[in-house]
Amino acid sequence: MKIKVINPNTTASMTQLVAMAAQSVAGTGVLIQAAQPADGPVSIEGFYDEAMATVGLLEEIRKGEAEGVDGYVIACFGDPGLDAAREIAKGPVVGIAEAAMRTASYLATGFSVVTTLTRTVIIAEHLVDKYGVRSHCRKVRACDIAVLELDNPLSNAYATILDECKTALIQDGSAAIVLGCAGMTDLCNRLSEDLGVPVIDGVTSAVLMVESLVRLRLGTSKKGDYALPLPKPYTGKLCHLAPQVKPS
Ligand code: 5HY
Repeated sequence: MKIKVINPNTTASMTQLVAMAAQSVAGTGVLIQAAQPADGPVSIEGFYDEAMATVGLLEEIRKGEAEGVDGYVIACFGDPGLDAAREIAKGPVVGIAEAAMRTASYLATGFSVVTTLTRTVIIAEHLVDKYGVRSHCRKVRACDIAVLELDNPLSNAYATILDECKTALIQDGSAAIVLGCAGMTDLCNRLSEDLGVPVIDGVTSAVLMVESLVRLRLGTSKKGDYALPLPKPYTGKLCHLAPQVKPS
């Protein structure tokens, strides 16, 4: 089984971090292929970054389809391009936000999300409603650390995130924490030990969700909303991304 884990931003160190997390939980016989677009934002911290990252993400999905990839993880907490990716993928495509939120809902009646910047809170809020977990999500919080500052030792990121998690457990009535950034994946186990509650990382949750779906021989439905895109020409720099007529 081959699972492609795509970091939609273009920071290689974050792709490596995500790849290590994915490999740490992947089951026997599962090959993790980590990738990032060649072009696009170095980090995704808002609607514009997300939109600009989506083309590169979909190019990585297209490459995966040509290589026979069995399933995909979108390793960015906004789950950018998720529905478009599901149109072109035969296998399952799971975003880390959806995976983490649904996982948390099995473990506690209420969870809080702790993400990076305040300006991305709205993106997570939209996903809470899209995924139907509003009754479980007590609050989406930000610790106001930029995505690329997470691995800067001088940013005091761990202590800041830990404090925000502690506040969430007290003020929100939450009993679990969802980490709202792929870049937090390596902090999950330490935070869970320090907090004494389940802390859910979307990268590892999504990898195991894809693995489970593939083992169940389940892929994305090609009937209805996630049917292949209609064949048509695309012009200019995107002409190579035009939906083709696929052999049945
Ligand atoms: C992520 N941005 O997981 C999101 C998280 C965020 O570049 N990778 C990014 O902070 O919005």
